Amino acid sequence: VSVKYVQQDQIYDLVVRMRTGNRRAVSRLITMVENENTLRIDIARYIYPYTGNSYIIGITGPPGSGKSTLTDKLAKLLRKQGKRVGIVAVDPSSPFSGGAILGDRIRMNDLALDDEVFIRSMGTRGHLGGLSESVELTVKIFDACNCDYILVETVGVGQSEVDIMKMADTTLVVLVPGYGDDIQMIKAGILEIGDILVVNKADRDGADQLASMLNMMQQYGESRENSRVRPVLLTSAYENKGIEELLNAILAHREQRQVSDYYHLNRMNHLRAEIMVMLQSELSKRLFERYHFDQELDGIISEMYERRINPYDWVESCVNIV
Ligand SMILES: Nc1nc2c(ncn2[C@@H]2O[C@H](COP(=O)(O)OP(=O)(O)O)[C@@H](O)[C@H]2O)c(=O)[nH]1
Ligand SMILES: [Mg+2]
Repeated sequence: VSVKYVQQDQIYDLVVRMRTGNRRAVSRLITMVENENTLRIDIARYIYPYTGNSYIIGITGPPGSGKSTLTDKLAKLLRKQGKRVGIVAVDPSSPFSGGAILGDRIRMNDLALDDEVFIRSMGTRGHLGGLSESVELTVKIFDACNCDYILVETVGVGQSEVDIMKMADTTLVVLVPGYGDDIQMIKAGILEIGDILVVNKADRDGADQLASMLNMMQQYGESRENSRVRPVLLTSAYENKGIEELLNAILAHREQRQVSDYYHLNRMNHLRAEIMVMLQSELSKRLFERYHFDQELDGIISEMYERRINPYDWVESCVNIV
């Protein structure tokens, strides 16, 4: 019996235990997803039939804007309504060096004791198959654990965060008054990925002004061809204020999307993008395995550079054999 089959049996067992709510199995599967690139596909294959039922809420914005605090309060409100909740917190600091991760853990501590809440923090380093894939699969694992809602928190700074937010059904962009960060975010187009704009730390000066500015920008802004007007909500996560209103706005957005079929279209588009990535990576992996390009590539590139091999013909000939 090959190692591969032993591993597949083991994964199958873990998935069965995960489905009965075994938290250790959940946690082991996520660790495998993060660390063992070769097992990802097997894990994904087993859990796929049980996924697609959770509603995914993305929460992004600059560091320190209160995303973790807001996530914690939203999760608690959902728990009050009897919902099962998954939380994936992506933090740029390493899991071993970071005060931020510890901070998240401390703040979410009481949630972590709740059997109906699944929490995973992830650093941005050391994801063999890419951060966004690790998050994607962790979300699928929580989904297969029958979570009603999955909250995904990321710091909205780079492309991988933008990619992560594409898997969300409703995305919140969290801004705070008086940072100057808001202007940066607006310039970086981060607002575009939001379905709901949250002005957090409304207990501080300048929150109303920021909210009015966001509303005005949307009415008179340059991107009017994108005529979707995003609701702007004020919260003070710290004081647990405005959270119910925020959840209502999320539910209204959900309702609106489901009525218009946009929800399904969005998910199908996401699936399309996912399988394209899978196809590309699988095909190139097979080509590399078959022809040992890694060893030969240096020589081939020299010959191309000296114009003895034409790169266009070369690519064509490789692909033709597939
Ligand atoms: N004044 C005030 N502080 C807040 C509020 N929400 C969060 N904070 C504080 O802001 C800091 C950063 O919060 P955190 O949730 O870790 O932000 P994140 O980096 O976006 O996840 C913490 O010290 C929080 O206690 C709020 O509504 N008002
Ligand atoms: Mg945080």
